[in-house]
Amino acid sequence: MNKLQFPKYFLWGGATAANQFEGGWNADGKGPSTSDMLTGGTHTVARRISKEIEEGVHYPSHEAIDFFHRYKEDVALFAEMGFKTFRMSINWTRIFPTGTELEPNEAGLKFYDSVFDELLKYGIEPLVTISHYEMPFGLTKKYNGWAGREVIDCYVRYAETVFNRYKDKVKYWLTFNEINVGTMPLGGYLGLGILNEGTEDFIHQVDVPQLRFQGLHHQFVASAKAVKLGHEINPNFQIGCMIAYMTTYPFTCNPDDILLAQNEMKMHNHFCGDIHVRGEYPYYAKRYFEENNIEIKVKDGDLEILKEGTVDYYTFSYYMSNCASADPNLEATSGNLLGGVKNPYLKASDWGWQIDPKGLRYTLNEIYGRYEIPMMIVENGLGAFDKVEEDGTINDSYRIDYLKEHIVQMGEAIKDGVELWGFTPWGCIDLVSASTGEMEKRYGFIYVDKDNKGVGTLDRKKKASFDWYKKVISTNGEEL
Ligand code: BGP
Repeated sequence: MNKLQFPKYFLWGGATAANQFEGGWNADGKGPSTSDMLTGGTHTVARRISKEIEEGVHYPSHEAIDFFHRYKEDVALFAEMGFKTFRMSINWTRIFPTGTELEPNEAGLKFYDSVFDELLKYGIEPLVTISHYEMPFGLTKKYNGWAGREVIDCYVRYAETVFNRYKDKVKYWLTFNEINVGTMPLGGYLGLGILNEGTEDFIHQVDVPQLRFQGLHHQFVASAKAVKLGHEINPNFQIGCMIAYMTTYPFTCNPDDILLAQNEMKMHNHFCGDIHVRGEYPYYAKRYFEENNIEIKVKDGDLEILKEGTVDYYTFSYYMSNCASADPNLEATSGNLLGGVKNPYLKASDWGWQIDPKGLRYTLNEIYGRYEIPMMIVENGLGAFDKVEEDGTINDSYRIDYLKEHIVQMGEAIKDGVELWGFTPWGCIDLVSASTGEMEKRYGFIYVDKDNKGVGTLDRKKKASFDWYKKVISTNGEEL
């Protein structure tokens, strides 16, 4: 194998989300977000969506890992690893506490000024998700989240505010995290803030596909408006989309399996990217909508705005792959957002997500072949239990292996001709799991002392992967 060669400008870094690591959930005028209403859960016990904050209940986002108070220490650690970029999100409710205010909360804006300044001090380029799995709970109460068209204006006001405020500090933006979660029932609340009558928990939501797809339409319009506006505010902005890419293979060469896998790829992986990148609904949407009794209300001007607000680059999360089969009796496996049929050639993580580094090369080629625009992998990594040894060390060799194998395949994809701008592994510092609310599902290079019940000192410790990743960055991926 020839040496891997990453471009000189390659953005190595790490990724986080405000609701999963900031804490300070009601500090300085911040309002409650949809994620602040989610209780802790586990792999087998679903997170509950509480309509009010209940006394004595553990809400993992409320303190999370307290980046809110410890950002200087954390950014210094990222800098020590040599990060070129840091993916983070802005908590919408720090800026607009209920979502409907006309004026932003200055204290919230100041907090991100300080964080960006701290990053820039070390030459770390912020990569900012405008909405990552949270929105004001006020908008859920008032409009049933994105089901209400009014939310477009609330979002655009928020985006305009942060674009203007940080236009000289932030160049790379993403409009929504994993927007395609809205194509699945789980995304009703998680991605769209929709809370239908009768929903109690996160996994078994009362699902109304009509509302979900209408909500998604509102997000597409909001994203396109934000892209257009962002470019007016600063023509140097790079504004991208973010898709949860859940690569699906046909289980066999039986044409039924092939078609099933293709359909899954279309509706779950490509649908949103097609709209973001090409600026129009894809040809296959029509049949899907007809067969699922979905009728999207499109207002005059919506389709034009979709065309005018296409993204500059494409980003995605990649953790695993799955198979699709027409045979209902095959063994199932779980995965990020979507499960599937177990692949006999792959091993899985402790949470049942199948580990497939070569699938990343395949995926990069699939996406690039479709759009031919620059890409970034903004989430990838292994959620695992870590053990702190008596001497205080944490030897997460399994995480190093996982990342190493994925980086090798990224390098191969670059050789294939794919234009890849950067790589930000998920949860570079341990944080709260989005799906389960656990702390003990860890992804980080930096360990945070806190358990699933929320107990711990919050002390930070370097894992073995910390020094390993530092070397990867300093050699620009030549030494793995
Ligand atoms: C993605 C989300 C992240 C993150 C990650 C890992 O879907 O964008 O927010 O949490 O998956 O998933 P989990 O936290 O469920 O392990």
